[in-house]
Amino acid sequence: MGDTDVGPSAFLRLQVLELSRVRSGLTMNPFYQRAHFLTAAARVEQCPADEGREVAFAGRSNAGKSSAINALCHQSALARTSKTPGRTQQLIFFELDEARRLVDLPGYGYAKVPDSVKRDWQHHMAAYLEQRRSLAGLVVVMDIRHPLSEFDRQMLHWGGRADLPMLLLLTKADKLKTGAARATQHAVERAVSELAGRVEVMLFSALKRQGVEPVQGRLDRWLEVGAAIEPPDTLPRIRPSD
Ligand SMILES: Nc1nc2c(ncn2[C@@H]2O[C@H](COP(=O)(O)OP(=O)(O)OP(=O)(O)O)[C@@H](O)[C@H]2O)c(=O)[nH]1
Ligand SMILES: [Mg+2]
Repeated sequence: MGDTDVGPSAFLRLQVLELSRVRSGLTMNPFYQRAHFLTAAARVEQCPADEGREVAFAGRSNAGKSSAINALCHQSALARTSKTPGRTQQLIFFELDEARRLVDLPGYGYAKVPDSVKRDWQHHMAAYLEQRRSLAGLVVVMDIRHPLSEFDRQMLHWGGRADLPMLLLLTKADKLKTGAARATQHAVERAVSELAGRVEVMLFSALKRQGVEPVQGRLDRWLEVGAAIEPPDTLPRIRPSD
């Protein structure tokens, strides 16, 4: 028997595992599953070293940013979620590996926050988006029932100015029927096509895990996750002419 042969009992075990994975409808992505809390920053200057790559999640208070991060990372309590708006007040960094991070940005537009705090927030978000060299992409999370607030548009404007690729997640899609969700998606697509920047609009539900895999695919691209698995110096070896 060759080295790669798998014994019959091990083979059976693998098949049972695969079957239960398919039955549960869950495909766990081990890269995102390993996410863990790195640090929290109240100001841009307190952010971790501006190296590697990171993707930030922005959106109104209560839109579902933290829930989206948890769903994408297959964890129930990585990012703190709450029914109380304005829960995430700092930039929360989650590490995927030494060179890659996800960032949960403070929720904006919370009515009870004083104007001075809102102005402070605007100043810090603009500074973060403009200055952060490791920022590879921006996910703007919007409750599908309340899309494109003034703050969302402001965020998309800053993202466009920083030339960031953007993903607009219409989350809580489980709250609408499929037809209504698609209609909202198309309306938002039309609205953002007039804005500057590279914006893609997707339906998402943390509750139903809708959209998890396609979003992970976009994050892979921005974070260059494939590059970690297949280093560039191995690529020439698979050319057919070799
Ligand atoms: N039905 C449904 N509820 C959701 C979904 N995502 C989030 N929620 C709920 O919406 C509320 C707010 O979610 P969070 O993820 O805490 O929202 P957030 O954007 O991080 O809020 P802040 O930290 O306050 O800015 C919670 O009660 C969540 O359970 C979803 O996909 N479907
Ligand atoms: Mg939050």
